[in-house]
Amino acid sequence: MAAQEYTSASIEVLEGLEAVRRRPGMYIGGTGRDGFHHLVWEIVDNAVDEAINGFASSITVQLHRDGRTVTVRDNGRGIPVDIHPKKGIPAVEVILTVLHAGGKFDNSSYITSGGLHGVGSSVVNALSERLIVNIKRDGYEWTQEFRRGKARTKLEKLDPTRATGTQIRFSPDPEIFGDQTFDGDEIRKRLEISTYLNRGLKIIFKDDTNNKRHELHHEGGLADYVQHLVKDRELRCVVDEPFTVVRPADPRLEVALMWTESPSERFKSFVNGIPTNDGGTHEQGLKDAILKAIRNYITTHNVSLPRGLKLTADDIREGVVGVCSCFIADPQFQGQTKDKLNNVEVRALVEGAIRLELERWLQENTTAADALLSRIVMAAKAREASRAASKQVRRKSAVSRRLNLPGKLADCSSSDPAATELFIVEGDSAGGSAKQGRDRKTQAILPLRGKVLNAEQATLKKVLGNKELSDIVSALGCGLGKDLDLSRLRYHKIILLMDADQDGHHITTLMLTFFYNYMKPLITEGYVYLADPPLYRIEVGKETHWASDEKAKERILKKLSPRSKPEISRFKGLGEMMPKTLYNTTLNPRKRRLLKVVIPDGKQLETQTVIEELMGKDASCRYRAIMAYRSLVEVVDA
Ligand code: TSJ
Repeated sequence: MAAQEYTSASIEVLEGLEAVRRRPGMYIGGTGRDGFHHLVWEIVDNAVDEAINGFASSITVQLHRDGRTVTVRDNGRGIPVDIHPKKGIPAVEVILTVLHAGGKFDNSSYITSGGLHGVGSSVVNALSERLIVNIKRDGYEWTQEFRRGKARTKLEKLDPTRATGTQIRFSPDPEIFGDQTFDGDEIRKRLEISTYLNRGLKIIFKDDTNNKRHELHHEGGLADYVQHLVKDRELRCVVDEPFTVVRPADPRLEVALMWTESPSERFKSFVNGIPTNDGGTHEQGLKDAILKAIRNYITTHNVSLPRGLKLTADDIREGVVGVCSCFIADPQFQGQTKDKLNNVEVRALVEGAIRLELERWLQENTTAADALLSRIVMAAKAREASRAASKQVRRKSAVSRRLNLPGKLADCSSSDPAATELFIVEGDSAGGSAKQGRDRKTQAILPLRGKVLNAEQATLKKVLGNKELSDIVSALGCGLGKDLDLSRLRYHKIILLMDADQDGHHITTLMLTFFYNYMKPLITEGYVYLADPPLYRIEVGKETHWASDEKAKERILKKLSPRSKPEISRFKGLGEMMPKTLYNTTLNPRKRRLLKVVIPDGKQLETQTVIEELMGKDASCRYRAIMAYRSLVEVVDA
């Protein structure tokens, strides 16, 4: 009888594994970058659960040198190893081979931290070329090995030990994921978020791909997280201390808020420790709570507002950086990537809990409340002023499109937006070279002087007052903010051409931030590009090579014959380049390379290489672009 049961159980296992391997996307969302990293989150979540339930105090995650093998270890109770009464095999083997119901992507019940989690561990096993579990429990160490989800060995008893804990080491299957490798920074960030969401949790992350070791631990929880977000984006705060709510149960909920001088609001939300990138009912509840608490405070405290000024929801939330984490029993997810919380009851629950606390906080911290209210009134005034101002910009450009152009713009002769390009160039001398070297018919040049205003920190009014930015706005001709009208855009390629140094990267970042905050459709519709000017010239006899960074230079040098004597020169800035050189390497559409600025599905601003008529295949291009916009990627991730 027992043998028969064992057979039917193993058939069930094989069918389960087959299903997972045939349609991995059903279980992990896809087999691309996100699905690939999802494997790590599934395993880590099990260890985190053991820790937040009070059974483990430390978790170690190791990314091995090959970049595609990960080990996760905790010092918890150890997965049970006794024989499962129904299946006749050790419990750990059941956990790792039997497909459990539930999970993020089939939208049925998901057992939260507090109960048995582990629904994804068999999925990870099925999708791993190799997985090895080591358990310390019941006085011994135990181990078992799997290949593509199938047990390769029986659970084996090793030496006696008094310690307890679980360790899983796995390598994803290249048959399913190709030759992808894990991104150590991505893993570090996710683990760090876990330590913000679970106050007191300690995680050690060893990244053997770069020999770095990170100890992650945040005693302050979400208050630390919101302060980290603000600091990372270099925002000024209206009130120094964050407003926080920590509710231990019914539902377990934690919120932290700060008001900053940023012109936009930014929320991050989580359900059961899982990021909800698309927000949902918990985030909506928090937004409702902010509005109601502030409005209520204004009426009950007879706060006098400037005559006729109406505060909109946007004014009240302008500059808010907020984090919200809740734990609920049966989260329902919605949307393409299943990262929007859909449980309707949560909205009112969160709203109620936060509104009362926020009202009390405002009453008890009158200085903070005053500072907040003047921030909000400023936002309302700036909104009214900027609406008037951008109306004016639009009226002007409508009446006399050409007459209104900035003086330093060297416009092109064609007036067909689809065929023309605007180069925004750092510095007058580079601008001069570009003006001389360009194709006058289709290429317009706008040199920038001085520093561009930091658009992340500026209000719209200040932006309009900044000469460099308002020149760009009038050269583009399409207005900005709510009045942006793409049909009036004067050039369909807007190309940023900056020096390949710190200053250049910084200006590019500021420019992109400005576009992102005030003229977002330019980016989403794919009108914004980065030029890729050379940094080195390598001359060998009559041949000339160009390299846009160190790596490209090294690659070229390697290819040269060992007897040749290359002459290498480095450009200090674009201004040093002869107009003709600038044209041949950077401006000429037949020879140049452009990087297109895009916002991928994950809603992060990132750059993507668009190689137009390549001269040589250079993969470091993308790397360079991402390097330069690292800070921006942080600034705009949703
Ligand atoms: F699921 C898994 F294999 F992926 C995995 C599980 C991976 C890692 C890194 C850790 C774990 C894990 C599971 N750590 N700790 C546990 N705990 C249990 O599974 C456990 C231990 C004891 C008892 C008990 O009732 O005695 C119950 C459970 C669920």
